[in-house]
Amino acid sequence: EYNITRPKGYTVSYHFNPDMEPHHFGLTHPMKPFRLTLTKSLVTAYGMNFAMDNYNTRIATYEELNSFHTSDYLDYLHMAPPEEMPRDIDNPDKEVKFNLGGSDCPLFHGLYDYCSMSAGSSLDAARKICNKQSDIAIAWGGGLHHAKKSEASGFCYINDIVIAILQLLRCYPRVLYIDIDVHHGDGVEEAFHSTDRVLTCSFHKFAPEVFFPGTGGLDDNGPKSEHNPGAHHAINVPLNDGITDEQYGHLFQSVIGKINEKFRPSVIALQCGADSLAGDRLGRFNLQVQGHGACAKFCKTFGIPMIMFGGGGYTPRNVARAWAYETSVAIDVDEKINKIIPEHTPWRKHFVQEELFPSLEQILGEPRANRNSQKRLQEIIQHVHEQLRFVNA
Ligand code: V1S
Ligand code: CA
Ligand code: ZN
Repeated sequence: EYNITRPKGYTVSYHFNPDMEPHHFGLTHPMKPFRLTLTKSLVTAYGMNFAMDNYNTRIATYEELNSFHTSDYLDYLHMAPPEEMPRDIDNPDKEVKFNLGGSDCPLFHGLYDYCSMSAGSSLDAARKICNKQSDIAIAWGGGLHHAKKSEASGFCYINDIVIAILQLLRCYPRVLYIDIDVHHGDGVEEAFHSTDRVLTCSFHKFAPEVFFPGTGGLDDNGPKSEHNPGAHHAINVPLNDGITDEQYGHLFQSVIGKINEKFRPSVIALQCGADSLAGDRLGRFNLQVQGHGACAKFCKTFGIPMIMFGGGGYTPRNVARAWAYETSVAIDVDEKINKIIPEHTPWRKHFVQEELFPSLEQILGEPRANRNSQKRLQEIIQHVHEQLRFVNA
């Protein structure tokens, strides 16, 4: 009864590169590539792999990265391994080039390969969606939404999402990009600010000067000019600390529901950054695995193709829980999944003892004080609905 079988009538694909794991940003750096392996292990332990097409993905080529990033930047990134970097002996503290080599975006061994693997997974996912071999494609190794065409930013060097969306635009007229990472999806928003074929919508903690990256206010709706078709095609939902599943769910459905109605996307690119979960090392929200997963569940009801990307997420065991749960949403076994571990999985004891996946009911960390008033959330919905008067499919 608990066997995981393929969903009826559609195909889900899982794009994973096991060689991302051995890369390290540094001991104190919050980004831990092993969270991808942890997720994959949990997905496999549940038997979810039997319900999907599983691909060990290839690395993206220079030309593919070049579809968004400049050659200057890529060349520098390519020759950037720590000890080969030309250091300015007279100015050892001189500002780093392309924002590479600081504490947020350190240079580490195999950096270029790591970036090409992340982009390769996302691009493979986009290709499967384009050629209709997949209806939902999962690429947890991607979602690096801060990278700019010639600049690294916030742990992101290559913007795999932009590269994947550029691929989708070859086959679909309109792409809806949704970003539930706790940070503003600035790199993706900026990349598409002059087209009306991509509408971007980011939900994030917003506190300029205090919280990274500081952009994404309610009034940031893309450069407004008569001649810019992309005007009004950036939607931002700035939030305060401690938002709950219930508030987030209401906001998400009302904003994304309206966008779907007005923009009529042909495909969805959903960035599932897991740093919006409660108890995240960098995040500020109080979302539970179910509340986070409800976003993917809602998007799925539109019945259009979708890519699910990873992104942030700095408490690895919770990242694995959330992305495993979202995988179960994709293959339509999320109702079953909470029963499987307690009643059926031979590794149950191990999971429970290690507290890896005790139950979906678990509260993750100390809840934060909720600084989001109903009044403010209603104002946000009102503003977004007004913005969308300018958007027509
Ligand atoms: N918040 C936060 C944070 N923490 C760090 C950090 C901590 C320890 C380290 F060893 C290295 C870095 N950096 C930041 C943020 C960047 C957050 C990026 C989020 C990425 C994503 O989840 O959206 C997608 C993958 N950086 C800053 O706040 C900048 C500073 C302003 C303060 C921190 N110092 C270390 C750099 C400059
Ligand atoms: Ca976001
Ligand atoms: Zn983030």
